[in-house]
Amino acid sequence: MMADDREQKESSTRKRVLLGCTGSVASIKVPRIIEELFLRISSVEIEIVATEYSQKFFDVTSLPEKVKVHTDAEEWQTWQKMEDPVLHVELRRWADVLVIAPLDANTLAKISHGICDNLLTCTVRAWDLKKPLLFCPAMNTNMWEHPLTSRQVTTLKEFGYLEVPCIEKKLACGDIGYGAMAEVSTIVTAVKEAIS
Ligand code: PCO
Repeated sequence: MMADDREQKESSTRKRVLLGCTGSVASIKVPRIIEELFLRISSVEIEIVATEYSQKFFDVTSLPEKVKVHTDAEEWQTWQKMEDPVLHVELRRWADVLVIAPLDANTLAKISHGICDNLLTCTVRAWDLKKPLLFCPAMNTNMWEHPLTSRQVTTLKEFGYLEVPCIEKKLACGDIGYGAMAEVSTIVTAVKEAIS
């Protein structure tokens, strides 16, 4: 096989999932999302972009060693001078799909308006729209039902991003209603479909 063919084959079979997680309590499910991605997608590679507050909900050191975790601090450690790699651009080049699970109300508001003030929102802003971007909203029911939310979700869908809709259940705070992140299995099925 010629080198060019090999390269083409590699890029058509490889599955590199970039998982963005944000400051919703649903980030407690990040380890389970990773576990199920490894179980259900053969030879998948996974890297994470974890916002500062997402790290309140899971222990980044408990994840499998092969999962690289990127945080805001790293963006500024890797760039010191011209010609140094720009991390959010490197991540966009590396990934075949970006899945933001959970997408909290704050990050939803930011990315629907183009704000890029941390590693995850910069990665979204620099995203290649030819590659799939999935988002899995998770927030309190009153936040979900606020008219801003549907406007912002519609904006993301207009960009071509794929929504994995939230579900109705008893939330972490005791409220019952919509706003819970989709089930892990639903999210993994959506990722699988997006990269197949
Ligand atoms: C805050 N927000 C939430 C976020 C959405 N909740 C969920 C579920 C989890 C447990 O099954 C936390 C994953 O409830 O996605 O609760 C205030 S209520």
